[in-house]
Amino acid sequence: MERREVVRITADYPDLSVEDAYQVQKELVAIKRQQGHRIIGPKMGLTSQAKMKQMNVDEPIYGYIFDYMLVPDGGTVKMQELIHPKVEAEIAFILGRDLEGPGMTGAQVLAATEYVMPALEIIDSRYENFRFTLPDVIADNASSSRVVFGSRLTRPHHLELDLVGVTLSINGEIKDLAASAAVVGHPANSVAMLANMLARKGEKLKAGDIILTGGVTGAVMLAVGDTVSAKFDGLGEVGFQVT
Ligand code: OOG
Ligand code: MG
Repeated sequence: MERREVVRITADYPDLSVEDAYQVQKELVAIKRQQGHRIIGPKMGLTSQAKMKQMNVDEPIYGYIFDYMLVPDGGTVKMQELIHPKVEAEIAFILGRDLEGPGMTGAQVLAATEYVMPALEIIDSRYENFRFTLPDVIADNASSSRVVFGSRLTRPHHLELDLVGVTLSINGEIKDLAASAAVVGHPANSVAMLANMLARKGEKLKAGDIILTGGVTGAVMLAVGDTVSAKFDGLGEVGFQVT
């Protein structure tokens, strides 16, 4: 693994479209599957104002989380495996049945959701200075790098899933905080959007998929020695260390 920054694709191919970029992503996903990696589920990205503003991109995107990206709750993320990682707090959904767009709604998503859980996503764009356009980041599998899921599962109807207060702390200091409605009004809407985006490609969400709905908070840069933790009201906590 080289773990180095590269020039963004649109610097050389300015006409790369969103459609082309999803084709590149599809090839990348196929290569990883040929290497024996298994998909945990698709993820949504750039679903909150905080993230869209931070990255200067104005449209949600999707990518895929693979089994090799999983870090256990309380585990370690190794800096030497990564380029310039950042962390963001997200709510994950586990589906009890398949969901097929178009026309999928947040309410239908909730009815099909077995559990929700707290998560931390470590994103690590391969582009220089974490700067990219929409097609670039899509081609880079939406910067997916590592993910930590909290150990507590909660039934989605046991709480107001759009009013979950979230704090993201590093070394005991709160770096960002938000309410889950930041994610397209309700995190279930993010999953519905995903099902509708996949439908355009003739694909669907499957029972057992674990879906990241996108950063509730902005993303925060990581450094060796960091202890990261996020608290989600009613859902629990999740954390890891950086070595
Ligand atoms: C793109 C990935 C965004 C999220 O949760 O918004 C993402 C990036 O910011 O590098 O995963
Ligand atoms: Mg994310």
